[in-house]
Amino acid sequence: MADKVYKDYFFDEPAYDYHDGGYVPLVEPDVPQSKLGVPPMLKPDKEEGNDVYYTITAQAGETQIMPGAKTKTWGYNGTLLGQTVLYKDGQHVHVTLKNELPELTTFHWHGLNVSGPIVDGGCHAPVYPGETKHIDFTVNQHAAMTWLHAHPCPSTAEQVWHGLAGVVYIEDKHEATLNLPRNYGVDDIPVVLQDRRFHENNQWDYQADYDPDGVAGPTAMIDGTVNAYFDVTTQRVRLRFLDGANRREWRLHFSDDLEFVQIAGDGSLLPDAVHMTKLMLTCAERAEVVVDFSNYKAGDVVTLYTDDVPILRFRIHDFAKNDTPLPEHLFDVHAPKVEPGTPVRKIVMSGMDESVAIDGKKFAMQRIDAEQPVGQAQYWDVTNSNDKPGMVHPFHCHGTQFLVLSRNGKAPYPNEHGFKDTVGVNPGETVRILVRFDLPGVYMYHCHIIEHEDGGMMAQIEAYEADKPRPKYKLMDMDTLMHALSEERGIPESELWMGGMESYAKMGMKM
Ligand SMILES: [Cu+2]
Repeated sequence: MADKVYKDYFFDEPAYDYHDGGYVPLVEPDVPQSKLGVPPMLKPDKEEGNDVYYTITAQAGETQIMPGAKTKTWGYNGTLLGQTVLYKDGQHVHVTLKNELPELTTFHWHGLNVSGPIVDGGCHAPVYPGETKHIDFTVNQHAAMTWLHAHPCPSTAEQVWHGLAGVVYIEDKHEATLNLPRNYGVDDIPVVLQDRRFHENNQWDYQADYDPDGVAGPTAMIDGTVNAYFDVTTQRVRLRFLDGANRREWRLHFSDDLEFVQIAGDGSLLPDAVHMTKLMLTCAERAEVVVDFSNYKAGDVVTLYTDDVPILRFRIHDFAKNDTPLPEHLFDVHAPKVEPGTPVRKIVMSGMDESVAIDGKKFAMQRIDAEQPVGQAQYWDVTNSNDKPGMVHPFHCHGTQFLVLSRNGKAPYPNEHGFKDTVGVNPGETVRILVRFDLPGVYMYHCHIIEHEDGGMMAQIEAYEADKPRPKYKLMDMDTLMHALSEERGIPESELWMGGMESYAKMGMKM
């Protein structure tokens, strides 16, 4: 048995999303249970030695989510969400990006250690409708679950709401040596946590649901499935959770207060397994847990809840006994060294609603807000200046996996000792992280409540090679994007609507 079992959510309870005036409570849907829609693995176009080739197509379609009318949705290589992409550490990856949507999009690799601003797929890398682009990169990171989502400014939130989010597994040699479940779809499943509001005829209406502090809906949608169940056929199941919601926090726990073990966070395994009964995720965070169903028998049902709402049911079937011990030590973290005299970077996330900003400024695509030499590790002190009770802002940086060192000078939470790319910062708190960029480029950093990032709580940093001339990066600008969107949507620029644009307009600013 574990020495210590954690039984709380770690974050500040007064800042939980359910205290917010605009909070949309989840309601258990009155629809029949459906089998969890575990996404299929995406097949490579070809593999040649160390090179693998994939095609990712962003497309529009219709998906049967609720009984009755199908819902108009967007997805990658499918009509909703994505097929699971598999990358292996050291592999050279070639990806063809196709946009079959009616408007421009970008393909952002959240959590991948790839160069910005183009390969990374942030707002500077639009792929226009009907267009095909190619990227390639070498995978250089630890085993983890990362993800792919749209990131065009300022309609990231709306496009993710339409369904543009997919799961990306990274494998490496070390993880493969550990006694952990990894039979995809059987005892190793991605669990994408989202929520939606189904309007008339089962359609989504982002504009109608718009809230500058984040859009939410009353219906939980797990891997694109409403009222989902999963058939358990093994004693242990590895669940790879992703908070893929625009705004919602998930406070996960099982029926019978079933204990589980967290083995990984956003960007790596945890150094040591963390035994727990409760797990909170803020937007874009991931957590991998192993659940042991040995105390249950065929016919039993174990329920996963967020707060007090059931979101996923595990139907237990006969399984072979497997009591081989799971590893308690999983991973050695090698923290990069900080040279004496290296300045501490200070980043302040401030405001709520339309007034959100970083360091007092709203995002501007053509402005580089900070710079840092490639290969040099620096401390970043990331502050959430919201008054208490306030809200938790999940801070995310592109193109790197960082370490969380402290929260207001105290130890980080027990389950954030591995590499991460997103960290929830409580109101009035300063989280110190250790950041190093391995590749030169321009990288965005922002709150991952997606309406906050669209609303301007975002900035960008250039990582440069100290001994080389600086490359000139081609950065996107709002006039070009607005012009393109106006043509694609067939409406004048003055009548374009996007959530993020509302935030700028209400502050009397142009994007
Ligand atoms: Cu935020």
